[in-house]
Amino acid sequence: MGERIAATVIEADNAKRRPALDADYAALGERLARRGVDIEAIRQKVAAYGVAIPSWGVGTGGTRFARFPGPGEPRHIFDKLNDCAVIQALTRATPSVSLHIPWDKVDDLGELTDTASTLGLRFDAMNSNTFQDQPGQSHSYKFGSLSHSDSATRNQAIEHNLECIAIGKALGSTALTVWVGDGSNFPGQSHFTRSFERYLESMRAIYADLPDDWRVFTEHKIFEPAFYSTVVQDWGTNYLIAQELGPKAFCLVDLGHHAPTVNIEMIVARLVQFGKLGGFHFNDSRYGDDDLDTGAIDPYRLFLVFNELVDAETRGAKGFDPAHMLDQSHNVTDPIESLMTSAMEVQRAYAQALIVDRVALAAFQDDNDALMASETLKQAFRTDVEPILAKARLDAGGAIAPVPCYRAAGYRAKVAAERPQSTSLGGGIV
Ligand SMILES: [Mn+2]
Repeated sequence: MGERIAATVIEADNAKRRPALDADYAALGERLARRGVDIEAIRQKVAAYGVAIPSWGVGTGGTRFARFPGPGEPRHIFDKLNDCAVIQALTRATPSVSLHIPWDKVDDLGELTDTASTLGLRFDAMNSNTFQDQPGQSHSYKFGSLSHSDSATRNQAIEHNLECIAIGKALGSTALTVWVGDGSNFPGQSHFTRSFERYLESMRAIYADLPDDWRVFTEHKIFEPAFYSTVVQDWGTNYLIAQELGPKAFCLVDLGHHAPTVNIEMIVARLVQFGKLGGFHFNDSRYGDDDLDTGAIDPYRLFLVFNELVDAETRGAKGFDPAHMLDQSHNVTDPIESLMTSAMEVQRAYAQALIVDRVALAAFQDDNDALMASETLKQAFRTDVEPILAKARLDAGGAIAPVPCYRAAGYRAKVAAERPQSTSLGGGIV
């Protein structure tokens, strides 16, 4: 695994940082013990946690205006898997990869599974793509896909999703994520009810093809590429879809797909309560679907989302098993560095949520002690849990400090010499 980063580089960097880490870990252990928290129990949970890497995330993203390709960008899924293996080798927090079809389509699926298994990676949820036209495609998605007014276009989009399921079955995936760009740019352009009914009918056909041990995740998004209305615009519509389809259908929450002031952690709580939280696309945003690095803008919100997840985990909420994936676009950074940092931010939010004093919190809530309830959350959020994350990485063979270690290993320069610059890589905002 991660043979592109020499073990000697990781060992040398870790040896340099080890004494400080040991001291910091011991000090944090003492602090947490005073609060009745066992640091080892937290470390074990953090070590067992994994977030999936989106295959498209390792390429440089772009905006509506331009894309500035970086050196050594992956040319195809095999290069992407190598980059994902580097992220996993250093962070030990990203054991799986989520594929996007047809961007990651290959002739030989056996070669794909062999490569992944050699690199120590698994395949997470499959992602279909009916938001752009592919070369040679019979029907255009310009005016929609699963909700299109033309049945031949809808059928083509359904068939594509069935193909994604078939590919996923061969790769050992057990979930399909469906996000459509369907919507309208003008009031009156499409009939809200009829287009949603067509969407549901198409999703029922996809659902019918889902293997027994699979789940389907539908992803809502308030706007873009449609700027007046989208067919699956918010969590309410998403919940209706999951209810209409059946027990294998769940809602996926992409943190960037809401209006700026929406209380996302509360949406998470509602979906957990009614057994329909399917999973996450983690990213961060300030204005809309900015696809910025997870935790880059508002780490407290990320923590509050994880506070709900740990609450659900702690009380054994029925059917609670959300899938976790990053979904972001890297425009100004090395994507590998961004994905490593983001995976660690997700882990950090998880660790901080794990040390919340839930007994005290419940008592403050029952007593209507607003200030102390808030302080109970803040106490956990203000705790620097980095030694726990670093120790979990070190114990698993990863790097105490993944980014400096990655830079020291010179991976980007090595692949830049091998990979000619690509201009047609699928990527961007999904
Ligand atoms: Mn997404």
